[in-house]
Formats: sequence, C-alpha cells, structure tokens
Amino acid sequence: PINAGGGCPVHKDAARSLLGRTNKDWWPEALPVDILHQGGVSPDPMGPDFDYVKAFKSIDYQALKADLTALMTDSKPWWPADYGHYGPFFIRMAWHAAGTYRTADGRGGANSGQQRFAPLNSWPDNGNLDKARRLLWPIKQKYGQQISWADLFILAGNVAIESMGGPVFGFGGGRADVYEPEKDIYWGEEDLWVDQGAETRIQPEKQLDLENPLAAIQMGLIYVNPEGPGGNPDPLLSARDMRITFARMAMNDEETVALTAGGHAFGKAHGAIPADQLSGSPESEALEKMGFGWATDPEQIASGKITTSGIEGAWSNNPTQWGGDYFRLLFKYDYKLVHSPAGAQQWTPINPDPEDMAPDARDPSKRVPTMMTTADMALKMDPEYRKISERFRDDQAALDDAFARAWFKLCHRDMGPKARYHGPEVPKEDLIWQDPVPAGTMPSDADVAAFKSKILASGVAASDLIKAAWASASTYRKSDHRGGANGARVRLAPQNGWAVNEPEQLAATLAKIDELRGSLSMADAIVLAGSAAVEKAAKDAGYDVAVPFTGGRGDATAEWTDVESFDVLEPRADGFRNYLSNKFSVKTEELLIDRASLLGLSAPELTALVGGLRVLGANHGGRSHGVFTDRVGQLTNDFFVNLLDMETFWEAVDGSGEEEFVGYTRGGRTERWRATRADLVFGSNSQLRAVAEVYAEKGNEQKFVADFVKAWVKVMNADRFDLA
Ligand code: HEB
Repeated sequence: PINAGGGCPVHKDAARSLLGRTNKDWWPEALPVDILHQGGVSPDPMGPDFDYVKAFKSIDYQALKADLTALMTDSKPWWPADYGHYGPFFIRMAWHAAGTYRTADGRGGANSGQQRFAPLNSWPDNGNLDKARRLLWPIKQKYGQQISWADLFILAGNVAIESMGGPVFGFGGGRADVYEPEKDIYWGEEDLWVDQGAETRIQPEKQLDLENPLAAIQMGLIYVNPEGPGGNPDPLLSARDMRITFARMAMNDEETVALTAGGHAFGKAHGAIPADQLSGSPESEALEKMGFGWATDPEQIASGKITTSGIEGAWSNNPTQWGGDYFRLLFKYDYKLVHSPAGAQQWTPINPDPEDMAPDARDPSKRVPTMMTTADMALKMDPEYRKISERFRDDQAALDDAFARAWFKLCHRDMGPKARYHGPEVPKEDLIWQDPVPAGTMPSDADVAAFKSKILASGVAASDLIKAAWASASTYRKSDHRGGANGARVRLAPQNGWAVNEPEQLAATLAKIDELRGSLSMADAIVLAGSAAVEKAAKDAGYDVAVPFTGGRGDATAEWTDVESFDVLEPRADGFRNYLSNKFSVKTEELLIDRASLLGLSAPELTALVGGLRVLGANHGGRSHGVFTDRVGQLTNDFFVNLLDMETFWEAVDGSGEEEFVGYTRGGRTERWRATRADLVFGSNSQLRAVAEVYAEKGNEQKFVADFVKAWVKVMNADRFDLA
C-alpha cells in the first residue's frame, strides 16, 4: 500500500534510506566545516552558557520594530524594493521560513533559522530570498544576540504586514538560532530539483501519493507548484495538491484560503527574463559572490527585470496595501492562460478596467495587467475553496480575522507550548493547536513519598508502571516541542487507544494510579509511578539509586485536546518498546534512530535506555525479544553482557522479513534468545556496539544504572518548559 494509514511516517512500497538525498549528495564539493565538530564539539559560537531567551527579553523591542518599519521603505540600489516597499518580499521570506513545517514529524519550520543554510538557502522555491535576508543584516548586526535570525525572519514578516495596514494577531519570540544545517530531516529522494524536472509527487494514474512525512509537491518547493501539478495549469488539480500539502502543515481549507489570498494581497511575482540568464543557487556559487545566488546583471535588477518563480505580475491593483482587492479582482474578471516573459504559465484578466491594473514595480506612472497563478485560480474554481473565497470577498472583517490567526499559527506552530513564547506581543488567548496544559502545582514531599509507597504496594506490575510512564513521556518530539508527559494526554483520546500503548492494560494501570494519587496530578503521578518502579528495579538488582522526580505537571482536558492533530504523534514503530506495527520502507533500526533523535537523545542515552527497558520487561505485549536476562525486572546490564557474548550466534527467522532473529549457543542449535533489529543493531552497528561494550564491561554495571536513570529522567522531563 502507498501511504497506508494517513499519518504513518515513511511508509511506501520501495525501500529508502532514512534521510533520502542530503546536502552531501547535492553539493559534494561543499566545504566540510562539519569535520571540526566531531567528538562533541559544538558549532555554536555562543557556547552553552548563552541563554537566548534571556537576551531576547532585554531587547528594546519597540526600537527594533521601528527599525524594521523604516527598513520597509529604505530601498537599496543593489536590490531595489518593488513599489518602494520591501514588505511583500519579507512576508514571502517569513512564509517560506515557517512553511517547511510538516505535522508528521514536526520537523521543518521557522524555529531555528534554517533558511540560512543548505539545502533551504538554495531551494528553487526560495529564489532571491538570499537578498531579503541580507537586507535584514544591518538590523541583525545592530541588535546582535538580542534577536535571533529565526525570530527576526518572522518578526520582519509581521512588521511588513502591519506596515501595509494588514492585521496581525501577535508575536512570540524565543526561537534560538543554530549554526549548522539540520541533518536529521528527510526532504525526499529525488536527485533533481523542481526546475530540473523533478517529478510531481501526487500522480494517481501512476499510483503515486505524497509520501509521509513530506509536505511539498516537488523537490525544492515549499508547497505546491504555482503553475499547477507538475506544471499542468489545472486549477482543480492544483486545489487537490494545495489541500494535501496545507493539511500536512496543519492548515484546513479556511486557513489555506485566508493565507494564500491574504499573502497575495501583497507584492508581485517575478518572471521578467528567461531563467537561463540566472547564475546558480547560493550554495553552488563562486566564492566572491559571498553567499549570493541567482545572480543577474545589476542594470536589469535596477530596471526591475527580475526572475524568481518565472511568473510575472502582481495579484492586486494595490500591492502594498492590505484590503479586499485580491478577491475583488479574482471574481470580477474571467482569466485566460498566458505565458510570462520567462515562459511560465499564468492567468491574466480579460479586458481589465484601467483602474484595476497594477502599478509597474519601478515606475508608478505606468500601469500593467494583474495576474493569477494556477494555485490562485484554485481558490475560485474548487467548489469548497470557492465558498470560503466568496465569504471572504463579502466580509472583509472575516478575512482579517482568519488571515491574522492563520498567519500567527503558521509562524508559531513549530514552537510548542505557549510557555516557549516570549516578548510583549504574545497573545493572551489560548489556542487549541498550542496543546494547552493548565498550570500544575508542586506536590509536597510527603505526598510524593506516600504515593510512591502506595503504588509500589498496589500489586500493579512494575513493568506496567514503567510502560505507562514511557507511553506518556516518549511522545515528546524536539522538532516542534509537542507531546510529552505534561498534561497526561496519555489518558485521553487518541493516545489511550493507540496500539503501541496496549490500551486495555494501560487503562487498568492508569485507573490504579488515579485511585492512589491523592493530591498529585495524573501527569505527575504517571511519571512518578514509573520512576518509583525504576528505582525499585535498581534496588532489587543491588543498586541504591534515587530517580529524581520534579512535580508540577498539569492535567490537560479533552476539550482542549485536538484529537486529529494528535494522531500524527502515534508511534507506528517504537524500538524502545520493541514495537513495530508493520514493515516500513525505512529500516527498523533507522526508525529507532529517528525516534531517539526526536527525543533529543545521544547514542549513549539511546543505548542505555534500550538496554534498560528490555531487562525491565517494558516490551510491547510482553514480547521476549531482546530480554536477554533471566532476572526480568531487575535493572542490570544483562542485555549488553548477553548481546555481546561470543558463545551466541544469530540467524534470521525464515519468513520474518529479517525482522526476527534467534540466538543459538555455538557448537549446537540450542535456542538461547530471540531478538529484533532494534536489539541486534547494538551489536552489529560499529558505533552503537562501541557504546554497548562500555555497558557490558566489568566495573561499569553501576555506571550503566546511573546512565539509564539519567536518560530516563531526561525523557520524563523533556517537555518541562514551565520549569525554565
Ligand atoms: Fe505566495 C509571491 C506562489 C502561498 C505570500 N507566491 C509568490 C510567488 C509565487 C507564489 C509563484 C512569486 C514569487 C516571485 O517573486 O516570483 N504562494 C504561491 C503558492 C502558494 C502561495 C503556489 C500556495 C497556494 N504566498 C502564499 C502564502 C503567503 C504568500 C500562504 C503568505 C501568507 N507570496 C506571498 C507574498 C509574495 C508571494 C507576500 C510576494 C513576494 C514579493 O512581492 O516579492
């Protein structure tokens, strides 16, 4: 099946690698700066003690906004502002920064300033945004570390909208920059960019669907192809592509229409000259271009002969003024298909009235025809989009509100809970997509101790307590900071019904925890029960360790839980619990690495956790795979000792698709153990094996227990932004 199960990541027929095509494949000759950051060396010049949020809070925010407002109309000769106003350009920059976000794995988005780095800095769809970022440099330089690039991109978009009379809902700062390209994100496997002929990803006639987690329709695009699917100027098929790609970034039809129409109230498309007159992308350009790409002749730039998308013209007769002209023109005229000077297909109004023409971008005394892209035509031709478009055409206030809210969501969707927003313009209103959790209270030491002893004496199996805590906390993903133990959403739909969580057993465990928790929140009690069970398992093995617990979590309500939006967090594979719903196109051990990466774990943390969870009996369904011990329930390093035992050899089980293995005693065929790929990878992969060896070594038994506890607590507390 192609993409069976909607939200399931990385599932299609053909096998593929976890990361697909990477920067090294696109630009083999790029300078390997990353070799300087081996051995735990950080590329971040600010060092670990730098606290961006603190720095941001000290900024003169109004002065920054005033500087940004002034920049909007401060046209520079090296890249003159269309209509004397950079606003539209900065909106596109901000939208493309935020618009790479996708719900399936929470990756992409604006929250780390990735547009500065490859591949995003060189995506065809990000054409000429290198100039937009450089226009911001003097302001970035002035405020230094008080404003990150990531925050500046979004704030510049907000100020641009405000400066053209548009509605905004608020701004939350706090996006800390990173100093290297993201390596953990899958952008696709195609080895051609959209402008080189990369295939469009949805082709029903070829049974091709948009592979998860991708949210763009062609390699190098943010969303859809403006000219229509694969360049086919069919507005209805374009609507199909828009609906799927925008849904993958958490936008419904109304938000999609509001965003697109609201965005295209501003600015113009650029297709004045054939694209073959442009130089290469920033990442591939000559040294002296200083990081700029898509170069053309300065005189052509000055005269407005610029090509970016290849489409030419403005959508509205008032391209630097917020208002209803986009919809007015979309509905007032019939449009016919024409070609831009760059050869792109676009739609032009038939017999426009002179006052409905747009100003020329360089010479306001000249009037030129407006245009629509095929994607814009979808807002009129698709029956569902059309209803919304007509409503917005007739009700400007409704468009104002819908656009402001959708823009705010677009730009903040990947920031996680509201506790991570900072600055004077954070909106008071709670929004359901922020996954709100009511504030909790810190339980007293006495209540914590009382609950611990009660739950351990309750008769609930320690492994069930550990599994419940893991189920609760391990939904966290650092990509968009969603999930985690806070809120105890593990007891609500959809999480309480996920197969990986063994719903019946989970319900029984949670009922017992609820009965005994006293003054503790459910969220605290679930974590504490698991941690108490770990502590006891260590004691039973002879190690006297304390598992640190920090209370104060709140309990979310079903009313404030968007069930559908949580579906994408469902693990279809969780190597920590040795769970695999079905075979995927990506290897099981790669899925384990992917989960560890989303949890923010290092290889030693991953290794310690898997080895510990196995001997604690935390496998899904009580599977015996990987439980390399005869004292299940005690926190020992037996997993590693037995995994690396030279007296065992391993064979794949016939018909298991290389997902199941048997360990036999050498010199005979006595079965000793069963294992999955998520077990044996710690013996077969040289890097993970090196770590596993440490945990199997004599003298490191105690170290293993300590490391397990540390990694466990890290996962339990991964979402505690309220503590910072
Ligand atoms: Fe947009 C521009 C497409 C959505 C905002 N766009 C543009 C262009 C194109 C497009 C083609 C041109 C570029 C150049 O320069 O050439 N879009 C598109 C599509 C879509 C969109 C297809 C999906 C449907 N947008 C959007 C959104 C937003 C926007 C959502 C926001 C909100 N855009 C924009 C702006 C602009 C653009 C503002 C202008 C820029 C300048 O002016 O520079």
